[in-house]
Order: sequence, then structure tokens, then C-alpha cells
Amino acid sequence: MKLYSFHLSGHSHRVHLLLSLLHIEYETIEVDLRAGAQKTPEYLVMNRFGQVPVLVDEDLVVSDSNAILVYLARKYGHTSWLPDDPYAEAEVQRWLSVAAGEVTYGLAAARLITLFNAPRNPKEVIARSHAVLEVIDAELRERTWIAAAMPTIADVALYSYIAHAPEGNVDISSYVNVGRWLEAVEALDGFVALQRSAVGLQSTEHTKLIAKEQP
Ligand SMILES: N[C@@H](CCC(=O)N[C@@H](CS)C(=O)NCC(=O)O)C(=O)O
Repeated sequence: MKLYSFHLSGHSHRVHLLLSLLHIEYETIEVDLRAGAQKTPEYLVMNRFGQVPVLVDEDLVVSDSNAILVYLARKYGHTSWLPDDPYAEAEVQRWLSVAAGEVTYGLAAARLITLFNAPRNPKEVIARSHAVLEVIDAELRERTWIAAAMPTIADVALYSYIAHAPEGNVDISSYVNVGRWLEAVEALDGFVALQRSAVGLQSTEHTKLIAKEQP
């Protein structure tokens, strides 16, 4: 199995995370987004949108991070990461939509500004990030996992951009339930982290400033 991905991409990380949680061996192929490797004719044959991640499993090509999570969960996770009860599956899908919607247009977009100088309005995307974090934090008040009594691909899909929100200048320190949930995901057997970047609230300047303010 091969995964075409970019080492700083949160969408790619979702898939690395599930593959690792499922203890599946695979080969990583780095696609250099900064060099435009995702727009070459050979790459576009796999994914016409010219984006990572893309999974190749024997003769099957699956693109879109959440679609790959569904594929892997169904094929290799049986019902443990994607329940087949209609209501439970709908709950998982609901949060996959949030990961592809509010999280992408908020948290992921905020990180694109600091990491890649993307032309986005910081105020707008940071406000959007806090709006979705408030909802998620409230949902997690009485639950360990977002969609079911057990961890599912919804937790995997939401994890990467929430865990790396400070890189996009989104302060998550007041969301205590989110903090607890992040720790629960990180404690799962097979957890693998996305590389941290020293940007936004994670930058050395910001860290020094905080250290200075401590009594
Ligand atoms: N809906 C897609 C979005 C993937 C996506 O936005 N990938 C970004 C990296 S995080 C990408 O490949 N950007 C390069 C480009 O659009 O040229 C998914 O979930 O896989």
C-alpha cells in the first residue's frame, strides 16, 4: 500500500494516523507541494484535484482524506473505527463533514497563513476556528469521543488540525474538554504525531514572550 502525502499536511496526517492505529504497513511517497508536484500530469491522473493525500491499495486509487479513512476503516478495521449501525454511522459522517467543512475553512486555513503565507483573512478564519472549537468543546463535555462510545474515524479526522491550531494563532488553552480529548487520542495504541512547526503561537518569539511574562 502506498500513501502519497506531504509531511506538513494535516489532511495527509489523518491518514497516516489511521494507518498507524490499524497497524498497517505502507510506503510513504512525499509529494513536494511547494514545488507543485501535485499538479504534474502523472499526479493528476490519480487525483484530478491535484491534492494530497492519495492512497494506492493494489489496483485501487482512493483520494480525499475522509474517503480514505472510510475505505481503510471498512476494509481493515471491520466495525471498530466505523460502526455499521445506521445511527452511529450517521453520527460519524456528521463529524467527517465538520472536518471537511468548518475545520478546514477555519483551523486548517489559519495554519495555511502562518506556514505557507496563504492569502486568507486571519481575523475571519481565527473567528471561524473558535466558533467550531466552542461547539466541539461543548459536545465533549459529557463524552470521551466525538461520535460514539469508542474512538472512530471522526476523532481521527478532527484531530490533526485541532492539535496544531496554535500554529495558526488559534489559542486552544481554554477548551478543557478538547484538551482532554486530544490527550485521549494521543494515548491510543499506535498514535503517531504530525511534525510541529515553530510558527504562530508555537513560534520561538511567542514562546520567549510567554516565558518573560511568567512571574
Ligand atoms: N478534500 C481534500 C483536501 C486535501 C487538501 O486540501 N490537501 C492540501 C494539503 S493539506 C493540498 O494538497 N494542497 C495543494 C494544492 O491544493 O495545490 C482531502 O480531504 O483530502
